[in-house]
Amino acid sequence: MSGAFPDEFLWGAATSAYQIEGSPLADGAGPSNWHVFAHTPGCIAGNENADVACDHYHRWREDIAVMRELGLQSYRFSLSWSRVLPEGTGRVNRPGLDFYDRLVDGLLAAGIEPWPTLFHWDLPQALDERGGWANRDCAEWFADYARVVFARLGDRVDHWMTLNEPWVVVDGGYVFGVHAPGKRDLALAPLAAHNLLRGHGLAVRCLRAEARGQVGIVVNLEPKDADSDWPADLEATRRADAYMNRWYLDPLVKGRYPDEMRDIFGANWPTFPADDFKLITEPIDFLGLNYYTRSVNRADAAARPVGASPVRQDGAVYTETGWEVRPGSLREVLGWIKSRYGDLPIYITENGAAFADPSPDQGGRVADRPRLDYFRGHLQAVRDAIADGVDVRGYFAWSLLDNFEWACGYEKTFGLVQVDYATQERTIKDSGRFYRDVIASNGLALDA
Ligand code: IFM
Repeated sequence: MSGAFPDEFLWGAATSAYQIEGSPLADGAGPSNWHVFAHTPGCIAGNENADVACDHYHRWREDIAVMRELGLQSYRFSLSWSRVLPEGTGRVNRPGLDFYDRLVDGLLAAGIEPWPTLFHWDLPQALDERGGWANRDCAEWFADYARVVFARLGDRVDHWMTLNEPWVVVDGGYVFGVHAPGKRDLALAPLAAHNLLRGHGLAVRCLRAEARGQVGIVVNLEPKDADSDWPADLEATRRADAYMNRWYLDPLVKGRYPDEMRDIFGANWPTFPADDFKLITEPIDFLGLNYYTRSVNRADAAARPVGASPVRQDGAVYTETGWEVRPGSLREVLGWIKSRYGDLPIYITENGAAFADPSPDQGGRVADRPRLDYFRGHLQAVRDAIADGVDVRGYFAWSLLDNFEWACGYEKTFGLVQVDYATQERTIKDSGRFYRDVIASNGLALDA
C-alpha cells in the first residue's frame, strides 16, 4: 500500500514529565516515587537520575520551537502529579499547575494540539508511602488529582489520556521491582493493576461530569508468537499474551479479566467486587496504543510468574533495548484490536526505537539511519492497517527528545532530536528531518 494518509490523520510526538522536565522539586513540587527510586543507589544504570534531564521545565519554549520546526500538529506530554499536588492529595501547588498552563497556552499559540496524559508512572512519594496503587484509595486520589487538572486546563484541552502503560507500572514496579516503587510482590501486583483501572474509570467519569473533551487510556501491546507448535510453548505463549496484551484491555472493554490470570498468579489472584467492572468499562473515546516490538516465546517454568521466555530470532534486527524490529507485528496487533475489541478509534501514542547515535557531524547532521528506517517501516505498517479497515487516527513518535529512559538512565536514546546533556543543545536528527517530511506530505514521503 502506498499513498497519503487520511486528510484528518494527526501527526505528533510524545514525551513524559519525569523523563524530560528536570527540576522535579522546583517551585513547591513534592517528590515522586520515581525521584526517590532514582536517588536510591543501584536502581538506575550509572546511578543517574532526572534532576536535570532535558531541562524542559525551563526550556519548554525552545522545545515548542523545535516542535514547530518538525511541523508537529500535536504534542503528547504528561503532568507530574506531585508538582500539582505535592502530597498527592489536598493542597494544590499553584506554581506547578501554572507550568502546565503556560505549556498548554504556548502549544496552542504555536498551532500544536496539547495531548496530556495524567499519569505516566511518577506517583507522588507521599501516596507511595500510603501503599501506592496497591491501596484501593489510590483510585480516588487519582480522580481527585484529575479533577484539579481538568478544572485548570479543561477549557483548552480536547484530548486527555488517563494512564500510560499500566502494564509497565505493575510489571516493572510490583512484579520485578526494576521500576518505582521497586516491589516484588505477586500479591500486590493484581491489586495495583485493578486500582489503576479503577482510577482510570473514576477519572473518565469525572471528565464526563465536570469537563469536556475526549478521553482515552494508553496501553502497550506486544504480539506474542510461539517458538514452536509444542503444546507447552503454545500454552506459555497464551499466558504471555494474557499477561501483557489482555490483562488491561479485557476488563476495560469486556468487563472481566482473562482466565489465564489465575494460572499466572495462582492463590495471589483475588476475587474483585463485581461492581468495580462497571467503573472500569466506563466508555472511552479512543484507545492509545504504544507499540515497539513483538516477542517469540517458549515454555520456561523458571520464568515466574508467566512461565514463558523470549527467544531471540536469528537474522532479525534488534534495537539497543533488545527489542526486535518487526513492523508487520504492528499491522497485526492493530487488526487484532479491531477483531477482539471492536471499532475503537486508535491513536498510536508511542512508537520508536533506541539506537546508538553518532554525535552531530561538522554540518550539524546526526545520521541515525536505523531509526529513520524503523519509522519508515512502522508508518508503512500503520498505513497498511488503515487500508485493512482499522480506524487509526493519528501517530505520536516516541520520543520528541532523547531523555531519561527510566532504569536505563540516559544511555538509550529514542529522540527525533538529540540532546547534548552538557550544553542542553538540541539537534534534529535525520530521523526527525524524515518525520518532518512525512508530516508535511501527509505520508507521501514514506514512498520517496
Ligand atoms: O520511554 C518509555 C516511555 O516512557 C513509555 N513507553 C516506552 C518508552 C521506551 O521504553
